[in-house]
Amino acid sequence: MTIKGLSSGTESFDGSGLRILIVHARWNMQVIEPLVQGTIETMKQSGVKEENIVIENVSGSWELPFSCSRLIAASQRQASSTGVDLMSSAPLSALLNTVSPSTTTPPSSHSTSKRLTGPFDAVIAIGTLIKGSTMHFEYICEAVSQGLMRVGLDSNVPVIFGVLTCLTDEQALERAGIAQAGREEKAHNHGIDWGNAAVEQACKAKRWATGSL
Ligand code: RBF
Repeated sequence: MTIKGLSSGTESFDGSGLRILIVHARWNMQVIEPLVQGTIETMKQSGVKEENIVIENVSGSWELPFSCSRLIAASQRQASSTGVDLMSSAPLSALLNTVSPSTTTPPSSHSTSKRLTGPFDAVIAIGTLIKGSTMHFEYICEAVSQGLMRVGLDSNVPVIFGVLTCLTDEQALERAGIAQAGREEKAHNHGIDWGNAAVEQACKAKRWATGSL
């Protein structure tokens, strides 16, 4: 029994008009994969369309702040260019690589008409840092958390902190919702919280931008 965790708010949010970017690291993919899937499924339950979720991967968590920053800027450049969908033309298409979530059905061919091409409404940075025997963990955790905060404040785009900072493999598995032998408590996939936070922050940021409080 624990008192920790996120309470659901009183408001529900409609994600159907949102365009969301997920950038995930490839270190510790066994936990990254379910975290990304949990994030995607949750956002889809809030109405975010699959074709409006853009997924990019980078090598490690250290690369997350820079990559989020550049991808946000690219989406804003794309939005301000008139009449041309840069998403489908090189070299931007190589940068903004739309990937269909592997466990879901790919978007149908006519879905391209519904695909949003504007700036991202929120960005979710997903990584998993697991402490080793050197000081790397401490340096990377600190830099990545500071870096991601800075990206959000500098860009005015909500950045969701989807980075697990774990002392052990078991802690990482548990937070990715992977059940472990001998444990009675059901593991919780934190991707669910990140998906909900992204939709909420994106909707609120849009509302606040219009001066509506
Ligand atoms: N990246 C992660 O996302 N999670 C890790 O647990 C992780 N551990 C690392 C441990 C060491 C000793 C090193 C050198 C790198 C590690 N990285 C990890 C990769 C790091 O985020 C980055 O990709 C590389 O340092 C290249 O810039």
